[in-house]
Amino acid sequence: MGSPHVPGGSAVTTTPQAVRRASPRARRTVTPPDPARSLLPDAEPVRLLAENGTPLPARADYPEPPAEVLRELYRRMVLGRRFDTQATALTKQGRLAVYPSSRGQEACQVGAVLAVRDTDWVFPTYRESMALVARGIDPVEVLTLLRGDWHCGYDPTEVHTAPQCTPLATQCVHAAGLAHGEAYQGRDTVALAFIGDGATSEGDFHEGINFAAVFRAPVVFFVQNNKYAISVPLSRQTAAPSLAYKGVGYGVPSEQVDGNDPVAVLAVLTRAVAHARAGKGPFLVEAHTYRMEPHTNADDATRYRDGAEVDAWRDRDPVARLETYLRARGVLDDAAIAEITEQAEAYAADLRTRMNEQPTVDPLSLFDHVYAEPTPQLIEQREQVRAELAAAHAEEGDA
Ligand SMILES: Cc1ncc(C[n+]2csc(CCOP(=O)(O)OP(=O)(O)O)c2C)c(N)n1
Ligand SMILES: [Mg+2]
Repeated sequence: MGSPHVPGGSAVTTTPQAVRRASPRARRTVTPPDPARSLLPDAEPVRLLAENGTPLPARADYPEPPAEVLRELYRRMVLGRRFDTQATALTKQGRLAVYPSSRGQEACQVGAVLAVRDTDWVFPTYRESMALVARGIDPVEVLTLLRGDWHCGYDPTEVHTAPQCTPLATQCVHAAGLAHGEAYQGRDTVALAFIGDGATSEGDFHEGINFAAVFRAPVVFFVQNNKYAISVPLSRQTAAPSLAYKGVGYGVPSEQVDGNDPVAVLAVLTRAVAHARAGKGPFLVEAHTYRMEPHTNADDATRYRDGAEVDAWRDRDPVARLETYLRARGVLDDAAIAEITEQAEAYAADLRTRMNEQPTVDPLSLFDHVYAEPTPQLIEQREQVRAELAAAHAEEGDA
């Protein structure tokens, strides 16, 4: 949370307490909430590394993660970027139906999942393929949805990761429900819900964060503000000074972070997760970052943003920023970087080979897992498909 202050100085001069004093009816309410200002984020995003990779003054409220953790953060960011490039290439080869790249968002994707435990739950969107591979999920299983083979390639309960959500913001409600359920059963699980800037305009975001706040459910809502919702820029999404301000109305503390500063992202998320795990309720973090690629491979971003803007963000590359810093600190050298690059190439080669194998999918599996108990209609439809497939096979046999 840092120093609690209001951007623009005097913008908020009336406290909730003052409003209550003015109203005779409200005077009878006896439990004043915490002053609203304590919920507000810092006016400026938290930043621990300058854009050129030099360290900024240390902050007591956001201690820097240990060197070995930062080295692992770097390694996973390099692997994540290579995965992302490979997935984009697979769309061009017709091996992947669609891929929403998160190039440029590596600090957010990897920093966030490094801040949680394996037993915590992650609620990703379609944008988070990189986060999921950084969490250690098999990349082929991650890409199963985007290849159109199956609704989800991994077992969510095994990896504590919900299926990637395409209906915007629905994962916020799921995260709030799971976190509440876990706390109710006495476990200290935290739910990390990823969400985009555009999706914070959806009702489910507001319902999810409100529910989590009222029930003090341990959820970290992590907004990756990458400046666009497909072609809609942030300026058409909100009039608020920051998306992090959306927490205040729900009684949820929040913070802003430079989303291209990997050290700051990990530090801020670590604190947010600790807050939730300590039973203090949800926390909202907004990361300021940028989507370097089009929305997906099917989008033409040159129609709605200019090259100069993209170039400016290219100079804020999160991988290069961390590399510069870790080299200067002696945590990385040429040999270590060469080894990580080699690992990334091997990872991509293995992904290519396995994605080139034709998947075998039983069409009838489409009906599995729709409900815990299939409905009579579903059983009827399954039987219809089974009969049609059998007839088609018989015809093939006759031919
Ligand atoms: C409920 C709903 N409405 C609309 C869409 C169509 N849609 C898919 S992605 C997207 C933009 C979302 O932008 P943002 O939340 O900023 O996430 P980003 O894609 O930038 O990561 C929209 C409008 C959808 N998937 N679900
Ligand atoms: Mg966006």
